[in-house]
Amino acid sequence: MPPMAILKSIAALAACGVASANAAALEPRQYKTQVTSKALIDTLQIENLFAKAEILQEIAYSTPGKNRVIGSLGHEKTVAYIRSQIDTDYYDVSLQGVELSVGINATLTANNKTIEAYTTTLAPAGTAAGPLVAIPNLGCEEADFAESLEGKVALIQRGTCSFGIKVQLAAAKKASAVIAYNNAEGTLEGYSLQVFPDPAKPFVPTVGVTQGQGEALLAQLESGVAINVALTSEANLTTTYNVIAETKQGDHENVIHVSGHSDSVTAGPGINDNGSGTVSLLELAVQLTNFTVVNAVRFSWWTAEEAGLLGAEYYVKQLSQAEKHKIRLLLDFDMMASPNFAYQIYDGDGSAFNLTGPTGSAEAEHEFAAYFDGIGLNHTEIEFDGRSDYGPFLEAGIAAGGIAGGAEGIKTQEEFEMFGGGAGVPYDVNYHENGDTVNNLNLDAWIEFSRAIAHMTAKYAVSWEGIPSRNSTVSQKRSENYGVMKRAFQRTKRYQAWV
Ligand SMILES: *[C@@H]1O[C@H](CO)[C@@H](O)[C@H](O)[C@H]1NC(C)=O
Ligand SMILES: *[C@@H]1O[C@H](CO)[C@@H](O)[C@H](O)[C@H]1NC(C)=O
Ligand SMILES: *[C@@H]1O[C@H](CO)[C@@H](O)[C@H](O)[C@H]1NC(C)=O
Ligand SMILES: *[C@@H]1O[C@H](CO)[C@@H](O)[C@H](O)[C@H]1NC(C)=O
Ligand SMILES: *[C@@H]1O[C@H](CO)[C@@H](O)[C@H](O)[C@H]1NC(C)=O
Ligand SMILES: *[C@@H]1O[C@H](CO)[C@@H](O)[C@H](O)[C@H]1NC(C)=O
Ligand SMILES: *[C@@H]1O[C@H](CO)[C@@H](O)[C@H](O)[C@H]1NC(C)=O
Ligand SMILES: CC(=O)N[C@H]1CO[C@H](CO)[C@@H](O)[C@@H]1O
Ligand SMILES: [Zn+2]
Repeated sequence: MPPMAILKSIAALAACGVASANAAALEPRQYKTQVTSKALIDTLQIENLFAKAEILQEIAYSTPGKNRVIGSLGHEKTVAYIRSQIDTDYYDVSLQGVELSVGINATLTANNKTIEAYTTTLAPAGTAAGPLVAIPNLGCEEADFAESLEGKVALIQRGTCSFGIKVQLAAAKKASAVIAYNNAEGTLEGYSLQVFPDPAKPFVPTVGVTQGQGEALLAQLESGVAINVALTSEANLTTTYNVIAETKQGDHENVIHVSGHSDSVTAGPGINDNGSGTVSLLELAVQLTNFTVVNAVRFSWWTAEEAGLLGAEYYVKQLSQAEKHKIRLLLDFDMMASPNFAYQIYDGDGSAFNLTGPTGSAEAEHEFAAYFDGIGLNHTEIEFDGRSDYGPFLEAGIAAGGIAGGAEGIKTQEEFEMFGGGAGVPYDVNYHENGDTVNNLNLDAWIEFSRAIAHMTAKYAVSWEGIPSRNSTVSQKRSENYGVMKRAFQRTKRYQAWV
């Protein structure tokens, strides 16, 4: 927790409200000096970061859902806010629309008995009625779908692969709908199919129920009771936006791309996850306007990270090979203010977790490490598993790196000795909960993380020294390796816990 004094000055700042934070700050300046790591770091003030986090929280709390999930007013306002902050002569700003189906309301009955059900993000709207069929195993393989499901509804458990794959396989067998049931406690509110919609492999309406409800239905089916279900899933096709801003100055053939995501989960305002990353980037983008750069700097705020990295995936998919080549390094930031943080650097060289990123990723990791060493802070490594928006970039063979404070993982005794906080408890107890608010940020960690981002941004905005030059042969090979590693990773317990 931050000292009380900081909190008070922050409260005073916040009282000035949204408008004062933006406005005149972005007038083009006549006299600019070339950016340096130190100069950019020196522009960062925790009060300014915190004020922006409060704005995101106010945005969330001013809307009916009290969150910033895609398709909500809270997310729409977040995107507008980001845009307003960077709308200046210094950047070319674009909004990239991504069209997704977002659920509104679901209903379900089984043999005329109502069961509480939730919509699934990305699944289409629709109604269906018919006999329920339990899919064996986890429905990740074609072999799990032996017979035609025409006119039937498939009951499938969560786990091992993305739900989108299960629904595509069920739809291929002509199932009219799918009921997803949890493999852990809790409802499936806000759950997503996590696979980018593909017209060649359409989805069908999908509603989610709890593990208990799913297992009860399964037990009845197994004891020979026929179950007729009727379900409705209301959803809206919504266009949600990636915000992309690139400096007008600088070498556009050798871009440093710095990114975070703009959406939250359904449960709360999402201020550490990942509002903190959103804000660190926004503050940097605003402060950078006082400097000149040699290499173009591109900032992105991805949409729909929480629904399966969809904004970033869409972005990477539509890039030509030539455009991919222009991105020398992608740095991605999420959860920069975890209350029980560790300074975790993505293991780009594979030294800790044996998942190596494309050429350049190792060097990015080493630069982060050198930065933390230089200021006498301990650091550790985190698996380069593609679990956030950098994933689609890795698959495209683009060098990537980043740092994180930690999510639901448990801090070890060793990490406790390195970073303080509490051993044996999660890095962020509020991860994906309604307690993820401005009151639960670790401000000391947040400013350090933000400074590290400023260091990397400034360094590569001036020179690519230390990052190997592009080599499409090598990138291609690395990207194939990454595919192999990713498939191996997908068979691990850790992956299965979050699909
Ligand atoms: C969802 O649909 C049910 C049944 O039509 C209705 O009673 C309920 O009010 C709806 N909820 C919302 C949030 O629209
Ligand atoms: C469900 O209700 C409908 C209409 O009320 C009825 O015709 C049908 O027999 C009922 N089905 C079962 C399984 O109870
Ligand atoms: C669904 O979309 C329609 C048309 O765009 C809009 O008027 C309506 O408010 C949306 N509903 C919800 C719940 O977002
Ligand atoms: C840029 O520099 C000027 C002059 O030092 C300062 O007033 C301003 O706050 C700085 N920041 C931005 C974002 O313009
Ligand atoms: C590292 O990964 C590679 C490729 O997946 C595998 O062949 C190798 O055995 C792994 N090494 C260790 C030490 O796990
Ligand atoms: C770094 O970690 C060591 C334990 O490994 C600890 O003794 C030291 O105090 C830590 N340094 C800082 C700056 O937290
Ligand atoms: C790319 O790397 C491969 C393998 O290391 C090497 O043979 C090739 O000459 C390199 N190409 C360029 C353009 O540097
Ligand atoms: C680095 C990190 O922890 N990022 C998290 C941001 O939020 C998404 C969705 O909640 C998580 O999957 C990421 O792990
Ligand atoms: Zn490493």
